[in-house]
Amino acid sequence: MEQTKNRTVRAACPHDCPDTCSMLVQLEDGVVRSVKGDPDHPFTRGNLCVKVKNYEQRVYSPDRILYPMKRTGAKGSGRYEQISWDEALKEISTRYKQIIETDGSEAILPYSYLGQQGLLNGLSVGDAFFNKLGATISERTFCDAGAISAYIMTVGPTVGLDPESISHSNYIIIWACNMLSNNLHQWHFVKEARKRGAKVVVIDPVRTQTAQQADWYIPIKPGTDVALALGMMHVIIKEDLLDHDYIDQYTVGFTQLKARVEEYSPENVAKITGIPQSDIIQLAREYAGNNPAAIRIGVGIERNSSGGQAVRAITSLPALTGAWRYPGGGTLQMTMYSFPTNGKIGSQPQFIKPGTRVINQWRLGAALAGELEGPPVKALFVYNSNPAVVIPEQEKVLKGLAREDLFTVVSEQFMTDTARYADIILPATTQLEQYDLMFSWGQHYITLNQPAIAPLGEAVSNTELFRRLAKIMRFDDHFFNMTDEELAQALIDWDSPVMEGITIGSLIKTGYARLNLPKPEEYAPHAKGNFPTPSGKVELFSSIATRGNLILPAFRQGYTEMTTNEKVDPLPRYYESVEADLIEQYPLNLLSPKSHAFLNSSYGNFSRNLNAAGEPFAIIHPDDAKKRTIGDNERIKIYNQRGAIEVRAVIKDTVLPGVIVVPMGYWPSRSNGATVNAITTTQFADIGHAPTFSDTQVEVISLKQ
Ligand SMILES: Nc1nc2c(c(=O)[nH]1)N[C@H]1C(S)=C(S)[C@@H](COP(=O)(O)OP(=O)(O)OC[C@H]3O[C@@H](n4cnc5c(=O)[nH]c(N)nc54)[C@H](O)[C@@H]3O)O[C@H]1N2
Ligand SMILES: Nc1nc2c(c(=O)[nH]1)N[C@H]1C(S)=C(S)[C@@H](COP(=O)(O)OP(=O)(O)OC[C@H]3O[C@@H](n4cnc5c(=O)[nH]c(N)nc54)[C@H](O)[C@@H]3O)O[C@H]1N2
Ligand SMILES: [Mo]
Repeated sequence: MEQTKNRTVRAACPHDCPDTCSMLVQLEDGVVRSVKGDPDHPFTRGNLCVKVKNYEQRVYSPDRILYPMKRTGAKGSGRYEQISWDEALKEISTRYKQIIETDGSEAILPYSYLGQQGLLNGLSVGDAFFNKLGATISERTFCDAGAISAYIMTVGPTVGLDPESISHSNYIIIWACNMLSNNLHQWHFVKEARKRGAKVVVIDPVRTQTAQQADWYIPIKPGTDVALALGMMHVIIKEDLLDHDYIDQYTVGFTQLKARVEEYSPENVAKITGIPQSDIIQLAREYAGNNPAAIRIGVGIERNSSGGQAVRAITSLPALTGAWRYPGGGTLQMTMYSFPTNGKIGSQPQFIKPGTRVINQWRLGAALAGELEGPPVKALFVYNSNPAVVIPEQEKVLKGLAREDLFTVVSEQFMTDTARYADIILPATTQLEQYDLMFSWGQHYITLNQPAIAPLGEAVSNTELFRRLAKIMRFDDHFFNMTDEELAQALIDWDSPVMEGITIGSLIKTGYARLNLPKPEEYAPHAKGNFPTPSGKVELFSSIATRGNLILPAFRQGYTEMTTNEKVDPLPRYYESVEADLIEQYPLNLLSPKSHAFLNSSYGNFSRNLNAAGEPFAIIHPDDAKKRTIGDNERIKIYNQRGAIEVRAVIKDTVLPGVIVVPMGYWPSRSNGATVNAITTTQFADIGHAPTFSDTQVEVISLKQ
């Protein structure tokens, strides 16, 4: 390919991360020599994280899967032989036709998430195909579905606070977010604000590297954030630190909220959260008295029994103090609502037969074990995900994947712990070999990812994968014949005012463009209300909750939203942990946050990342270690009613007493057969089918003889 000789290609990081870095790919003689951040990008500013700065090593890794493969050994053995694409596709269509005939199309279960998060190859890339096939609908609530639902109930699907305007904030609360690891490029703006005198507060049960940089670190008992936010409101109302005019004009339900908040005095809240009363009062006063005040809410907030209500309460705070009036004021939860995407085009929901079975992705273990209603799952198709690592009930998931009668197809770049159970593995391209258009959930730039090199071996992009599958199944709808360029035109509403001046042609030249929004320093989208809720105001008392069925942006196949008959309190409130009953038996509260060196489970097979991450470990407080006569670096067993894992103890007071931290991402095949999701909870949180990982209770023993 002549055009790939010596040149720089503009690309974008494909990973599921709020930052979506703009990348410059340097080619020499058609080979990628380096991948660097684009220094001119106003948000990501040239800096790539430890995982991606040598992305070419992922691309050219000798461990890449480059050809279709068929299993030759036992399931899980990882033994395969190369076959042709024709053979692979033929086998899939034959098996699918047989299964549909004997068990019906719902016996086929697709499984995916955001291994790649582009508009083309990301979340909904396979939906149209599986909808047409009549497969079981996969409900994808891995990440932020609870928080987003709660946010929408309160302020609507709005842009919220512009992440770049945070450099103009006076007071910044980073709440359940390990920014220096997981949202690194936001930190520039925090630093700029701090230079101008802003105070930075971090609220987290763990003294993370982000917390260590804070002006004020507030350790909090996991799962109690809603109580803290309500306690802050209690003080703000009692001391009349309110913006009455803003409340009158732009909110509904203040009287009801005020009554609810009565129950959350600093005294009560101190008992629930473990935070001293004086700190609760000080935080409330400082927050209300230092506009523009910003709150960055991390995904870590949602993973407990009150996670949704916590987001409701925190998102209500800036309406009480009028923080929304100013650039740099308000809450930042997700920026994806600024992108005018056409999700339904990717999913083709009209293909769905009414009444088709829905299975939530957290329930894969139960689905494979035949515990759920409907036909048995006879075929599983995994792409963009690694369920053997990332979901609870790990033992059950692995056992299900090992079922001889389950026909499993996995589209992957690497032999993951999921792929090694597949009957057929299909090779997937990396970002440098494919075309995509990237939105972001942490900034306001749309980025075009142009392929730098041709696909290696016989790898194909996800869009091409589903075009091939559609062809072999003889689906001839127009959608399945669309090229990548046509998809890029269709998946965004280019006529939207925020896309003014931006075209594919302009993006080919510039790589990225800020959406046509006001400048960050002038942008206060809710200075005059203008909330996209049913009432047009901040719903302190949620009208959506009173309807009895809740809208969830659950990213199901074919839906960008769904309704459930979950009962949700229209006012924020605290619920006890889902494992409160188990505290006596399993007294330690387990958290399983992200690892600095991995991206969820991606890079968990790279020695560079494994060396950086260290052997699987648990951080345990010195008091808890002493009680169990555990020494530093000793091997320990962490267990509960669901299972056990073995890790190394790291004794440090960076966690609260009673809290134990085991970062996620390690693969069971490299860790004695089980990692942290062998012991995490399986229950849903209060809103949006979010997980309750942070409610997990465990006990620990030393393995020293
Ligand atoms: N390096 C790296 N970066 C990533 C990822 C990765 O795997 N590695 N994953 C990406 C993805 S998919 C996501 S969703 C984002 C997530 O990014 P974050 O939102 O930062 O998510 P976590 O690291 O899971 O949790 C953040 C913090 O929440 C704390 N926490 C846990 N429970 C509670 C609680 O009940 N209350 C409070 N206040 N804090 C709590 C944890 O201790 C942790 O420090 O990161 C993205 N970026
Ligand atoms: N205990 C615990 N569990 C968690 C979390 C936690 O905090 N604690 N976090 C949860 C969250 S927030 C998330 S988002 C999920 C993430 O869970 P997943 O979305 O499953 O993320 P990964 O583990 O990174 O797996 C993505 C896989 O997709 C593959 N891939 C990448 N690009 C492509 C492509 O273009 N095509 C194909 N076919 N494959 C590709 C990668 O090689 C990788 O194996 O995990 C959840 N699980
Ligand atoms: Mo996530």
